[in-house]
Amino acid sequence: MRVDVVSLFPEFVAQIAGHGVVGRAQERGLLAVHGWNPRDHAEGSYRRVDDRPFGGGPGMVMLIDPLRDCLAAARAADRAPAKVIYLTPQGAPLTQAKVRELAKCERLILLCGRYEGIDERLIEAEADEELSIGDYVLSGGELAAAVVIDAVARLQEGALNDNESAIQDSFEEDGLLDCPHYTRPVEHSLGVVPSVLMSGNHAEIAKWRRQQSLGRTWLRRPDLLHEDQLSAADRKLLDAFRDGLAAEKTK
Ligand code: 6GU
Repeated sequence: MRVDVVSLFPEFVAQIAGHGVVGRAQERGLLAVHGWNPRDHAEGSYRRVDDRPFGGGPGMVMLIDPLRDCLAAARAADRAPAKVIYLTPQGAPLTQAKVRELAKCERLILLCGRYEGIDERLIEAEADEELSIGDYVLSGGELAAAVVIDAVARLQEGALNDNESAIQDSFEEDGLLDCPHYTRPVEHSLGVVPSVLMSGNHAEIAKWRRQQSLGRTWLRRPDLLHEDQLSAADRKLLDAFRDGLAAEKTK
C-alpha cells in the first residue's frame, strides 16, 4: 500500500511513520509513506500557501492552487488511482470499520490542512472523503494522518508479528473493548493476578476474558454495547459481571 501525505509539515508525518509497527511495515515493503509540501508548488519569493478568509474572521485559509498542483504531483507519482482523504474535524468519524476498508486500498492520499481550513472549492473538487479522528480540535491534520497511517499499517498482511494479533484487539472482532492483561509477577504490592488466568483451564480463561470485555464495554462505552443483540451466553456473563460489581459495593 502506498500513502502520500500532502502537508505543510511532511517531515513530521514521515518521522512518525518511521517508528514501531509502521516503520517495520515500511521496511518489509508492505507500506510506503511519501510526503508532499504544497509550499514547493507555491509561487513568488514568499511562496504563499494561505490567505485571509472572505467574509472576515480570524485565521487563514489555504489557497487552492499550491494545493491543487501539489496533489497533482502526488497523484502522478504512481500509476495506481488514489483515494483522496481530507482530514478535518468536520469529517465523518474514523472507526475501525473504516480503517479496515481503507487498509484494502492500494493507494491513499491524505490531505492535511491547517485548522482554519482549506478553500472549500478545492475540497469539493479533489477530496473523495473527509474524516475526523474525534470530537476535539487539533491545529492541523498531521496527527490525524499519522493515526490513519498507523491504523491501516498494522492491518497489512505481515505487518504484525505472531504475538501481536490484530484480532484480539478492542473493536477488531466484535466491537467490544479488550479485556485486562497481566504478566509476572503473580503477587505484587499493587495486587495479585486473577487466579483463573493461572488455572490452565483454557475454556474458563476464554470465558473470563469475554466477561471482562463485555463488562468493561458496559461500564466504559455503553454506546458500543448492543445488549439486545447479545447471545444468551454473553448476556449471562454480563449479568454475572454486574452481580459481581453489586456484591463488591455492598461489601
Ligand atoms: Cl482530522 N483535524 C483537525 N485539525 N482536528 C481534528 C481532526 C482532524 N480530528 C479531530 N480533530
